[in-house]
Amino acid sequence: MSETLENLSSETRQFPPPAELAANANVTAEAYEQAGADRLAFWATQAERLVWAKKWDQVLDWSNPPFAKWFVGGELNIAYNCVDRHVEAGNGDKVAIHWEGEPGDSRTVTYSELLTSVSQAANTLTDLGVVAGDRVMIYLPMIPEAAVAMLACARIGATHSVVFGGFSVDALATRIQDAAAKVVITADGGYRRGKPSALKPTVDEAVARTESIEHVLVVRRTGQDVAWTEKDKWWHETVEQAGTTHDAQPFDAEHPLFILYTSGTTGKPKGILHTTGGYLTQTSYTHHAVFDLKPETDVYWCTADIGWVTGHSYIVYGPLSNGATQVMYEGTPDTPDRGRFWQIVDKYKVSILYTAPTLIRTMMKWGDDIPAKYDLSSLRVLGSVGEPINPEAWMWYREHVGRERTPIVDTWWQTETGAIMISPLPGVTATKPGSAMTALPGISSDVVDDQAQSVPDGGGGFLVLREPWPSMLRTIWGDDKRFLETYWSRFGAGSGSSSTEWIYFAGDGAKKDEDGALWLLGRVDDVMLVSGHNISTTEVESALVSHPSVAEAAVVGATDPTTGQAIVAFTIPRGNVETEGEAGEALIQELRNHVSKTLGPIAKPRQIMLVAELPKTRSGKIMRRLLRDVAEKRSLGDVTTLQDSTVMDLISSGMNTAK
Ligand code: 6R9
Repeated sequence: MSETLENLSSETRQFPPPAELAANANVTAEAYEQAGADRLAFWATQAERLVWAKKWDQVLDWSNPPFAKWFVGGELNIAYNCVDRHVEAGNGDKVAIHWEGEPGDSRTVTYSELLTSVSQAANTLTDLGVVAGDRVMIYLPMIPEAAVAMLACARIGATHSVVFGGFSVDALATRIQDAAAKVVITADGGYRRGKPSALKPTVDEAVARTESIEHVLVVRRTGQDVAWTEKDKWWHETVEQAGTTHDAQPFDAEHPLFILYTSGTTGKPKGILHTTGGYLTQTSYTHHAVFDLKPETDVYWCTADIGWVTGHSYIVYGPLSNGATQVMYEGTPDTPDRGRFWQIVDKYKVSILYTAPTLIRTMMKWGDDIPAKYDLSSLRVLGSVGEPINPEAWMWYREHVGRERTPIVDTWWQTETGAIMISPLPGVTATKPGSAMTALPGISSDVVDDQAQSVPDGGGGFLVLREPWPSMLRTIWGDDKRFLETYWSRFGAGSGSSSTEWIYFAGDGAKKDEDGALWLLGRVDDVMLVSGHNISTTEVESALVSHPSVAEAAVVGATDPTTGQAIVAFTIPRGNVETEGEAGEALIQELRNHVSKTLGPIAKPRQIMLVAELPKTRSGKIMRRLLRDVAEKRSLGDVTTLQDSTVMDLISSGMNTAK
């Protein structure tokens, strides 16, 4: 890209932390000073929050960059840290998981029960011949067994690789093959949108297509009929009959913990590898710091799926290492009705809610009256992750969910970073709607121009990380070269420049405002070039969402004979808005003018389409790549990671009839 990203919008609203929260916060402004004075000593202090079987000799070995080793020589067992130690401390009867099934069934799992289940699953995996270093695929719905399976792998040193339940045979088979996995843990099915949805047939086909799988463990969830092969074993006939004690052995701090595949826009999925000591240190610390978790009194709920990194770090490892009581929900937010999330918050008195902008915007679309019907007074901290949260969605979250009392933490991070990197601290930071604010203590983020020079406040460019961090990816599984090329060769030492500094390229655009607060602008690949100006999709989308008739918007650049690229917007109107005939035409004109007024004429969309849905991944990210295909009237690229494939038919047919 020849020039750095331009930024157009400005935001003046600001919300200081609530006084009571600030007075009792887990982490205060002092943490920034400590980390600033000695970053490695700071992370060593955070590692002390865990129980180590053997202490490390060196905090960081960065002698072979970008291949980091954290807590060198240290040994620990992750499952011991997430489960056993809470039971040993006398908290065995404490609830670890309040599980809520989609059809309305529920289960309560205490830390003692979790210890029993994890021990049984560890014994079963060992009986099946799984040893430390082997890979195990997990393809499950959102049921407690998903967390049990992950922890059992960690307990015996097997590397897990979770694949979203519902991903296609192709997606599952490619991942099994790449990881050369030995075992798959799955279920007959799970509940989605009010009906059982099968999982086992996909596994059967993927296993038949690949060579490495020796055993398939099957949890019975829905009771639907399943075909059976000689590799299959029921979970209830093995795990639930196995010995209930298991002695957890410590593993090296750099022992591989999991591989999680990210789809990327092109090419084969990247197996992001995370290891043990640094990963648990940072997920545990950030969960404690960013959500201000008080394990005695809080009820925490992260609505992510376990197949997304957010589920790994902030359903399993972060919260359980901190001894949290949490809610886990199997299904969709509109089953049996659109109040389901708020009914769950009310039922379990959830105090910390962590969700995604896509869900917040969906709730905006459904209408303010729905959350208004529920008692949400238990909430005290709200979190957001996955995409930039538009300022108006942030305000809606604050007003209609937080009832103007609760701080919002907008957390920026990636599968690759393993844990939260940029976020407000709820007891410290005065937040601005739409900004992730600043790097956490111990994290060195920056925004640079294409020469790797730090941009001044008020400038925009590329988000980078200048220093290694404990939960960083260690490589791409089996492909060090791709690891180097993707993340380390854009700037700094790895780019062939004379610099000796290794700089991690995140792939996101960002700006620093006049106060130095960070604004994430979306993936650099999505930036539009209109008449020589780089315009971020995020800013145009946020301008659209700031109109009272709009709930959600996705913007792409389509080839244009006069301007190079032109802005095409796909917009979901709010629930009560009239969109038929002339009213729809008038709304489109009004929206084009609204963007022009908010951001300037250069950002005025050439075309706006009113749509009912947008194409999204299973983690709720808008797939702009597919919308670009539609806008340019090309055939669609890879749709295998799409959450709902019928959405594209609707949008494409609308585009063909549009004037
Ligand atoms: C945790 C997760 C990573 C990409 C990341 C960025 C986007 C995530 C964000 C955000 C703006 C936030 N992203 N959180 N953008 N503000 N708070 O989402 O991991 O699925 O690997 O995606 O998501 O573009 O680079 P992952």
